[in-house]
Amino acid sequence: MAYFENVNQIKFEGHTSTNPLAFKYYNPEEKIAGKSMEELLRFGVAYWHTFTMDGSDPFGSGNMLRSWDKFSGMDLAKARVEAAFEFFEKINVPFFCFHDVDVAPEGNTLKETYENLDEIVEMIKDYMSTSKTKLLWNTANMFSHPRFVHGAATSVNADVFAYSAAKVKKGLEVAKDLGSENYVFWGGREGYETLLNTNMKLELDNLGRFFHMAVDYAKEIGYTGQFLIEPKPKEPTKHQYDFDVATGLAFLQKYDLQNHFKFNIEANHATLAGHTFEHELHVARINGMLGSVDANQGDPLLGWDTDEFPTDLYSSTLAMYEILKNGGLGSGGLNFDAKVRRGSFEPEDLFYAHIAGMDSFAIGLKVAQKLIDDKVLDGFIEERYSSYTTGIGKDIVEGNTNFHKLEDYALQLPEIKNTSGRTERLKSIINQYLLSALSK
Ligand code: XLS
Ligand code: NI
Ligand code: NI
Repeated sequence: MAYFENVNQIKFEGHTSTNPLAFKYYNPEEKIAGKSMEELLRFGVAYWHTFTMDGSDPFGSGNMLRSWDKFSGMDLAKARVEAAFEFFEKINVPFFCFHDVDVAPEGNTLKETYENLDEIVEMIKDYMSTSKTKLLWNTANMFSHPRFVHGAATSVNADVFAYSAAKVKKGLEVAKDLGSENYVFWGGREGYETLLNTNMKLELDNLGRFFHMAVDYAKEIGYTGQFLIEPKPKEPTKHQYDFDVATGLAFLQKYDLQNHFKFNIEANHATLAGHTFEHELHVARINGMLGSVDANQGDPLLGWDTDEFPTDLYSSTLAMYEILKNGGLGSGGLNFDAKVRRGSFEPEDLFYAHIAGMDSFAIGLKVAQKLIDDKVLDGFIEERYSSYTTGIGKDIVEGNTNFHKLEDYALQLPEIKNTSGRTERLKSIINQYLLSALSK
């Protein structure tokens, strides 16, 4: 059965196309610095936003028109798998991502939940055997069910810790079975509401213990995918422990986990933390910790995770700049952790939204590569720090000085001269690059 019968395979038609169901900039085969756009961008569809969620929000019930919603229970789960693989093929993505509860309903017991999941995972595996779409990552949802009210691995309740361990154990088995390239940990309820009732030290120590057990179990079963932590500062919990990349990195270093994890960076989580998307990518990159990306965008007027499809070209350009500087994303990719707006409730909107996101990152990729080729920022930054390549600066960088020598040097300095950082000039150059890429 076809779930998207009004849509054919989406193809690249170029920037003059007026066909709403065509890529204008994303040409999977086009080579950028020797690699295809498909290989460089590694797009993924988020199962939850596209096939499971129904548009409901705290003020209104589900309103998305989905042909699979005539089913329920396991039949619904199976219909979603069929719809998902039809969608993956038509939108032509190499990857998808899911939480355990997105693909299969929870049973009355953990055992029943496992049985449901096993049945659907078998079905997914079957579809994957003839599809080009692979699993970028899977994860365990440890935030929706009421049992996670006080957290999962950081719960006050040891039974919940054990239950969470069982879920991740199963998730790692699924990851191995489906050849998942990564396994994600997003701790939506790993945090606290008030210190009045919280033992933060114990919670963090437990989280460290939990991650070590996950590392051990992956090793035991021979699962070699990359572990990823997805930082987010708040929502649903007030203070989330994996606040941002820097906080997550300090945690990993303290618990000696830094060699087993990288970060999955979500644009909207970066802005919730008071950072730009490129800041988070940059901090991860310079620490060798950039693993994967949840590509979306927030709304500067709203203070929560709106998970919009990314259409801001300035942001996609600066993000792709970091990703290219990182030498790509390795086993990671660009997962659209994004949902169509409640008003965009027709099935075609799912295609329009993904096309918008894929085209935006394709443009970002092209412009970023050009900025790198022309050494626009590199050249400027190199010059800006040139005082560290000779004389006293060289001594500082090479560790050949101390406070005595620096004081002697400072005492005989004539007037100190600084030069402009040229922020506005650089921004106008980026605009020029953006506009010239678009007119080609
Ligand atoms: C929520 C997160 C979530 C993770 C996976 O804000 O983005 O969707 O990506 O659990
Ligand atoms: Ni996410
Ligand atoms: Ni999010």
